[in-house]
Amino acid sequence: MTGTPDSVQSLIDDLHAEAERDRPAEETPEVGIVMGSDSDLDAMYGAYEALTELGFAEVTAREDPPEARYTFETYVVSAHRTPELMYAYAETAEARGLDVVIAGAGGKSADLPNMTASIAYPLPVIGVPVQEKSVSSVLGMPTGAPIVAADAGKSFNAALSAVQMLAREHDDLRERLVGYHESLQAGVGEVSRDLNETGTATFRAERE
Ligand code: AIR
Repeated sequence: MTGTPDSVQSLIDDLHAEAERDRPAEETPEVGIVMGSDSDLDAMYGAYEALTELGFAEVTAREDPPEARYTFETYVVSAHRTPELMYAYAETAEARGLDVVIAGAGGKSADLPNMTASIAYPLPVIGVPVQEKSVSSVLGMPTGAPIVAADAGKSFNAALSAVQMLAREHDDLRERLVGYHESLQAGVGEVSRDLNETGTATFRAERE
C-alpha cells in the first residue's frame, strides 16, 4: 500500500479530532455531503440548493460556525483513490454529530455511497448515483446492509429525504418542508393558469 499524503492525512486527523470533541448537537452539522470527485459537483449541487433553500448553512470553518441552527458539511472522498479517508469519514460520522449522510459517486464503480453506508451504519446514508450507469452499484446492497437512494442525479431529492428524516425530531424543519411543498404547488397552479389563459402556442413561444 502506498503512503498517505499529508493533505489526506490531515483530513483524517481532523475527522478523528472532531469525533473526540464532545460538541453539543447545535454546534455540529446535521447533514454530511460527500462525493467521489469534484467532477461530481454539478450533479451534487442540487443537495446544496435544497438544503440552503430550507435554511441550512454550510460549515466551512469549524472554529467559526454559521449562526443557522441547521448546518451541513461538504467533502470530496474517493472510495478508490482515498479509501482511508472514506473509512475515517464514515467511521467518525456519528461521533461528529451527523444525523444523515448524502453520498454521491459516478461511473460504473460508484462505491462511495455503499461503502459509506456499511461503515457508518447505523447512521442512514442516502446514495446519489451521479449517472444512470452508477445506479446499480449504488443500490445493489446485500441483505442486511441497507442504503436508501435517489434516482440518478437527483441530489436535490436526496437532501429533501435527509431533511424528512431530521424533521421527525424537529418540528421547525417539518414546517419548512411543508412550506416548500406548498410553494411547489403554488408554482404549478400559476403555470397551469398561465398556460390555460395564454394558449399553448403563445405560452410555448414566451417560454423559449
Ligand atoms: N469515483 C471517484 N473515486 C472513485 C470513484 N468511483 C468516481 C467519481 C466520479 C467518477 O469516478 O464519483 O463520478 C470520475 O471521477 P474523475 O475524478 O475521474 O472525474
